[in-house]
Amino acid sequence: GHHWGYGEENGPSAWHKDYPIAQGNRQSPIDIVPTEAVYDDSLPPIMVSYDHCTSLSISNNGHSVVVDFDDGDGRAVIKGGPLEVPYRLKQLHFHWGGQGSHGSEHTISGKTFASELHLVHWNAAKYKTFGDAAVAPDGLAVLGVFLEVGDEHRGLHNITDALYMVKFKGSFVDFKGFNPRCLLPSNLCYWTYPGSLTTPPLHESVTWIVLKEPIGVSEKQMGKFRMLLFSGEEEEDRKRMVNNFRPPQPLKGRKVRSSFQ
Ligand code: BO1
Ligand code: ZN
Repeated sequence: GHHWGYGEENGPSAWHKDYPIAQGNRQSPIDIVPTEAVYDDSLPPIMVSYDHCTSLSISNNGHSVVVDFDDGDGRAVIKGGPLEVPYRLKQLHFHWGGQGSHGSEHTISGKTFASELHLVHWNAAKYKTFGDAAVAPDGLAVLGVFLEVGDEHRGLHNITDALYMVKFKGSFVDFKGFNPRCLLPSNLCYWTYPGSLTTPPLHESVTWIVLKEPIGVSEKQMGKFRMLLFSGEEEEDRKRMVNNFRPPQPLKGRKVRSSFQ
């Protein structure tokens, strides 16, 4: 079939053919221009409550590497910031480039980063399932964290050391006892705006919370992400999983707010 992906034929510029919402009014990612963002002193700090977090598995879904979490009652949530209620952590995944400092989805005045971590949360106060939340305007909250090449990141080793086990699309292994709190920078200052999933189905259901402070990652660690494959074990031609990011989309009159001056 001609499924969506990041290639010449099926990449971001072709997604609108199967997913017309790609040209909608609140698409993500965006280029964040700090001087255009509005400081909102009524925005509370973002609260990350990941103490009772339970990671389950790590997998390669053919688009990214994903860590799934138990999203039952009383588990990991974020609250505060622009969010009216706590949102439960469902999964985390990354977007990255093939080399250098390309690979993030959001950009800051055109500046790109080597990778971007997405911690995907859903509004279980209002919706029964992740699937119901994923199509609702206030259904999801994604915390975005930039990865900047520099010193290696100790917390990220838990993930980069597991990547060889999920090299192929469709591979899936147990990944218990990982707490993603270790992937957050010390400063949780953020920009926030209303947006969408950055991959098909591109639902306009995401409150984006993008952290200002990046975390570090070594070139060696980035190299481990770039060893993953878009293709399955049985597939004839092997395609490296690189450049799995969507470029910035039109702002269309949206306001980006910042939690800091
Ligand atoms: S992202 O954070 O905007 N890049 C993003 C993009 C797509 C999804 C999640 C986050 N997709 C959804 C799938 C669901 C799946 C869910 C949780 O992720 O549409 O089928 O259950 O893994
Ligand atoms: Zn993502």
